[in-house]
Amino acid sequence: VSRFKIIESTLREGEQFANAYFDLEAKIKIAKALDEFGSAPRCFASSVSILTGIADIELTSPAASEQSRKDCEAICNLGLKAKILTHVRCHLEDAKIAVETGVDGLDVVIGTSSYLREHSHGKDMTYIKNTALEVIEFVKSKGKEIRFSSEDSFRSDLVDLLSIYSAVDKVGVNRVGIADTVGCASPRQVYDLVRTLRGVVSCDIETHFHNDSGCAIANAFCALEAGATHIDTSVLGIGERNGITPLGGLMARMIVADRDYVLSKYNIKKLKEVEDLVADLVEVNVPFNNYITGFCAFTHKAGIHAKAILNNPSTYEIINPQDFGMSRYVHFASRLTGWNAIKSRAEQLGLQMSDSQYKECTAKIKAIADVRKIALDDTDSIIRTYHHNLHSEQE
Ligand code: HCA
Ligand code: CU
Repeated sequence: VSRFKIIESTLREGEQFANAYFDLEAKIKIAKALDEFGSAPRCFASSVSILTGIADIELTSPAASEQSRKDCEAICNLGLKAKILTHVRCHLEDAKIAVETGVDGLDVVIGTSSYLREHSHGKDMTYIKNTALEVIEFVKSKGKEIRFSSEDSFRSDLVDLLSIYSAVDKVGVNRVGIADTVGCASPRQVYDLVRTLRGVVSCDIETHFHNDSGCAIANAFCALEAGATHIDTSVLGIGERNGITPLGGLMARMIVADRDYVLSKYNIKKLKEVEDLVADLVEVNVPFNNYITGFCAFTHKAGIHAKAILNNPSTYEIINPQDFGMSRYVHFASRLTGWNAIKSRAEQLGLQMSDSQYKECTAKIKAIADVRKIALDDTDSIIRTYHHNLHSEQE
């Protein structure tokens, strides 16, 4: 599970997000940010070289438009550590344009489900297989890496799929891809298909999951459990409709599974920066409940939680916020608070009291919070006033 690689598709799938318009300057910013994210900090890297975690950055097809082609060339010329791939239809004409841009490899795709064969491109499986073989041979002859993927894999015929994957594997494709284009697959279906495919091909297996029914991260994890090697992601999950497996969400899942590997491969302290950059460019807010970077991702509120967290953060935190350069927050301005949280806040404010005084002060806060919503400032001033009155009583 842990030896996974990422194909970062913010600059391809992400461009299919409703709000995305990336000019070259924006694309360069994103590509550079992803390249940094994909390079483990020196202290974790081996002594010989800096490891690169994000294997590939995937770009929109240069056949999509003239500017897309120019942008693709410009990004290839940046000299990034990450490999640059472009995503094209499984057509010889597109492949010819793509190999001239300077990319390291091509991700080719064609629809294999009956929905897409009948209502989209209208080709049968024999045609698809022959075209795939022709494109693969051509791309390899140009010395480029190639991945072959079937679109809408989970609504395709299993026999068709395995037959085409095994044919492309035999001619030396670098990776095959499975795509849940419509977001219909469940983790168990993913596990079964990837496991079956693992027994049929010897090349790497890439997977791509849309999030229409909320399974994009779980499906990615199941794919890895079943032997997939690569996961497609985009920053904040942006993509067609409601998007795909988010980079940050996958990091959350994987750091729980294998922290050392994640820290050795990715510069995860950059996650927030990459997300803020993309959120800004596509004019959305980072969701409140976002993995790791959502504003309340490490906020603890109930008194029982706060007490335990203050004793030992592992009690209610599976991810250490500091790994991502984030910080934990103990929420104390509510009726659910407890005296340990108030004590900790009072200490932050430099106010010392006895335990029974903290308890009494907490009772006052809870009583007020029972009749109205209280803000942090309110709570602070209740604590200060309580503390002040203790002293004036003494005088
Ligand atoms: C799309 C194409 C794709 C391709 C995935 C892949 C999908 O429909 O826009 O190349 O593996 O979801 O099928 O993004
Ligand atoms: Cu997609």
